[in-house]
Formats: sequence, C-alpha cells, structure tokens
Amino acid sequence: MLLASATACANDIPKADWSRGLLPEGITSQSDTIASLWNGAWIAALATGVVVIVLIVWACLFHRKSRAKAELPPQVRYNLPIEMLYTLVPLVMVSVFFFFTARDSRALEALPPNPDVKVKVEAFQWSWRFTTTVNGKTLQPVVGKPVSDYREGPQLVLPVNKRVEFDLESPDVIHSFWIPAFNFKRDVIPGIPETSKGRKFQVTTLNKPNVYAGRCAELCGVDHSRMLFNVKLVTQDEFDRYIATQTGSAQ
Ligand SMILES: [Cu+2]
Repeated sequence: MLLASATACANDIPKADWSRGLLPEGITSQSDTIASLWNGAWIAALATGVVVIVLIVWACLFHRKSRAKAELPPQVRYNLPIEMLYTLVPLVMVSVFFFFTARDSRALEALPPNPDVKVKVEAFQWSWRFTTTVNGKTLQPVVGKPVSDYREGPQLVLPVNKRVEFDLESPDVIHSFWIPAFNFKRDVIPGIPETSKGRKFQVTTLNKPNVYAGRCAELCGVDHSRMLFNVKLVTQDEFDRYIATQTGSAQ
C-alpha cells in the first residue's frame, strides 16, 4: 500500500497494464523481446510453483504418518526411476530457462556495425550529457541539471524506426541509464575503456512518437532522484529539421 501510494506521486511512471504483465508499453523492438522473456519466465515459474505447492499439500493431507501406526511409510531411497526423475526434471527446466535467456541476451547485446544514430551518454552527479552523432555530424552536447520533473531534464531526440547505439560513460560514480519504456537499463560504470563492448547497447526504435521519461536507477548521491531526463521520439522529417537547427561539428 505504502509502495503504491508513494510511487503514485511520481509523474513519470508509465502506465503498466496487466495485458503486458505490468510492464510499460515498449518503444523499441528490443523492449518487446524483453517483455516476452519476462512474461514467459514468470508464467513458467508460477506454473512450477503451483505444481510444487499442490504436491506439498497433497503429501500433507494424504500421506501423513497416522497415529495408529508406529512404522515409517514406504521409503523410496535407491529407487532408480524416481531418482532419475528428480534429476532430469529440474535439469530440463533450468535448460529451458537458460536457452531462452541466452538466446535473448545474445540478441540484446548484439552490436551490428553502422547504427543510424550514435549517442554518447555521460552520466554525472547529478544529470546527463547526451552527444548525438548522425550522418557524420556530431551535435553540440545536451547537458542537464538536477530537476524534479523529467520534462524539464535534458532531452534526447531520436528518430523513429532507426537503429540507435548508446555508449555509456561516467566520470564519477556508478549510475544506471534507464528509460522505463525500453524495458531495459544498464549500469554506467566509471573506468570502463571506450573499446569495451559492455559500455554499448543498441535499440531499434518503434514508430511511437512521444516524450518518454528516463532516470538514473542507481543510488548515486544526494540528488540521485532528480537525475531525470527525457527521450523524444520524432518522425524522420522532424528529426532532420532538429539536426539542421543544431550546431555541431562534421567529423
Ligand atoms: Cu545517478
């Protein structure tokens, strides 16, 4: 109750729908991959839990040691088929989880060359600096300061239906780059060399123009909660106009 009432104050909580497993509506093709992995995982875990609980209740109700009989019920030690079952069933379950997780992580961490837009994200105490490079032009960075409304934070403008690569860097402490509508966040850890793949990830934006909230998801100091920003998804035409109005340097 406290959690629900406390979070209701923030205006940047995306609408979470039961039909999407309480996740926000995704705005990248990757966010849909994550949503299916998450929903598949908890449905499978819930189903496993139900089977286990039913078996426990069944054993408690119908296989108790009765007061009248002093001897132990039949024991199943060294029963090969049952022991095989105990071993194989969990192994199969873990393998299924592992397969889907590994398959989707691979897809989410892929960094194919030549993204349409590159964004260097610098997280600092307590805001963000976004430097966008598109068609060989690097725009003047957008720098923010701590704010209490995400719409007043630094704005990252991105085109729809395009592949965007993010490169995360921090000069001070660990932050976490989180756009809830991406269904994804990644820690921004100081000291990771620029050549490291762990700093980068790519998304393909969907055709959903709007302004979306972003925040820091790692407690990083006194103004952590005001480390808000926003992502504005725009059509290609609008993006081209935006690029033209920005000063920048050709590379
Ligand atoms: Cu932070």
